[in-house]
Amino acid sequence: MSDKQTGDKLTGTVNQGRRRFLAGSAAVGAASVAGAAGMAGVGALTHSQPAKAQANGSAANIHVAPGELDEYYGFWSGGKSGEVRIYGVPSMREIMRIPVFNHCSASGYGQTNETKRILGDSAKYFNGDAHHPHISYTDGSHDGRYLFINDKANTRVARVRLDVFKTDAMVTVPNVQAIHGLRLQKAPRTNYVFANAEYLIPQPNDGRDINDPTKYHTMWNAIDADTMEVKWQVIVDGNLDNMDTDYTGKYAAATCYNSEGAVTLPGTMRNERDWVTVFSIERIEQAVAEGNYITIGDSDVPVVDGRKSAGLNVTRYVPVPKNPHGLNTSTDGKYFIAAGKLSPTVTMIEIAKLDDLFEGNLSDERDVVVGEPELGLGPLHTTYDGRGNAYTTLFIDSQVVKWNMEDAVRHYNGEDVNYIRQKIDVHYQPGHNHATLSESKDADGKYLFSLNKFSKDRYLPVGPLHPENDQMIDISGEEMVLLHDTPTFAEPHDAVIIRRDQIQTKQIWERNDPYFAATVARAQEDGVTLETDNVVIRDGNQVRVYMTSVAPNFGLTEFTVKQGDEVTVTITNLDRVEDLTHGFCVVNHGVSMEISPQQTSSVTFTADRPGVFWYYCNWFCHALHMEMKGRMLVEPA
Ligand code: K7E
Ligand code: CUA
Ligand code: CA
Repeated sequence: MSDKQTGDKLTGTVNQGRRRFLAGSAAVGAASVAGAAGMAGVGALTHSQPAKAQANGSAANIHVAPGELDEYYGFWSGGKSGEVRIYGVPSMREIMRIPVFNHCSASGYGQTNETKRILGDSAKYFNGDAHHPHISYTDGSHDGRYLFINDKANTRVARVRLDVFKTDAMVTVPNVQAIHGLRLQKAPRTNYVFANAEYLIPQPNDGRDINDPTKYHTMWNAIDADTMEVKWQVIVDGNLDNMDTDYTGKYAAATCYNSEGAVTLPGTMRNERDWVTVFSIERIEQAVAEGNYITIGDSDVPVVDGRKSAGLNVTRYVPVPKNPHGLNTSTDGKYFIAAGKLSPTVTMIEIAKLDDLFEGNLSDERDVVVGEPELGLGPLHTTYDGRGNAYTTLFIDSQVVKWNMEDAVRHYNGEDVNYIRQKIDVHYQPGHNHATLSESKDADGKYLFSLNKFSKDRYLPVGPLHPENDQMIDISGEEMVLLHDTPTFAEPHDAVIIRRDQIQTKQIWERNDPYFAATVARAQEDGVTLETDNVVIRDGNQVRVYMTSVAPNFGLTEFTVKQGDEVTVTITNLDRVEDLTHGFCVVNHGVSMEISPQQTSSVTFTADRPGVFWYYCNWFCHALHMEMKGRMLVEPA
């Protein structure tokens, strides 16, 4: 029924009329419950797929009853909203949001001294563009320690601690612009975070070569996952879009849509073929160890030349059809699979052949290609069920196609086999997709999410700006079945879903947590014991206010400063009760922060006007929460 022909013209626009017509005619063909509306090809979308889900009982399985817990944690990137969102899967209840590249009114992320230290020089930016969240590994399985994510907008990589669900480290990658594809070393453990810089810029980018695009280059970057320092960079031919790593820790591969090295859209479409760039991690490490690198500008990060012309044999460029996009490693560890985007194909690279490629035992780079199945229009990203099937999003066809990898290889070898298993309509136009545990060797093939870029008519209208639409599909059986729609706001690109037992969280903070260790050290310099003292310390025009909080009281119900003072308020929440978070908000000063049980938080601001300014607790904590407040008395200068 949904295995329709894919002969439409290549078009990037959403054709809502076409989708409605297809939905209508499908209903007519099937059971004709839509009646005249279906025959006329107009009217509301039919609900044939959810109806089927109910019929076979799948829809009942995704109802997680009140008070019950989900089976999986889902981590969604927040796109240009800059955050990470946590969903319970399969209920798709949003459990938490983690501010990463954005600032947060509720928690004070981006404003407190603890989070400003994490953001460093980039604390001045209020935006980010978070695309690719990935969870750390030990031996190809998720170990639940960290989540890493890129910021395309401001060229950053961030790390989120999964014991407290807080961003704890960030680095701005030097010498490059726009970190896009990001992946982690999967084995033996995540020692490196690898990051693609997408855009070409002059090297060094100091204004001298702005009019000479032949001098523009970009780099592949390795960040130490434990220290979050950039370890080395590799200059490449062309650009870098998405990437993935293998399951041995030896290789990574990235798509390049701009082998032309162009700086205009028509220019990036000129070549019939672009390539997948393959990186040999050990050969790059060896080049660095042997001093075979340069440094650029005032950065001291080793830069290895991975261009073909340099002849260092640290990279290989495998030709693939023009302008590829997603690159996803199959969970059996066998293939790098690159999605064609402008070609209806995906290209399967056999990872076991890469040693031979680098050792010069193959006559042609294309010899590592073992399959190139034709799937439909606009293939963007692929995910896996751990049973030999792959699922690729088709942006232009607005479908997810299920196909069998070994059959695709046999077809490439000339056998007459059909590798396509099923195509299912999604609503509308998917980018990434992701199946449960599908970035690890533990892929369990239960739920697949199609992250669709447009929701059109799926929800109550909210004006010109629409939400996106993430659809949950049951892939546990032979046939894919659509289970559930979830609206999401601008713009989750990608997701990663792991079992709930793979994450161990803390219920309350430990007093020696590194998250606020620098604030504790500062207090010790002032001779202050945070757990007991409520004091005000004047140091020139800097005033440091230390207080405790125990529901429903702040340790100080008033403090006095002078107009023009730089005031730092440090609060330690002495409550040990799970879920008993306090807040600190100063009226008319733009100051607000979270202080969770046993946490210390601090914020610095200027008392710029004389008068009385109330501060209050803005996280509901007690029956007398409204009464938890105090006065800042500002004496005129
Ligand atoms: Cu939008 Cu992964 Cu940045 Cu594809 S990426 S759709
Ligand atoms: Cu403390 Cu509300
Ligand atoms: Ca191209």
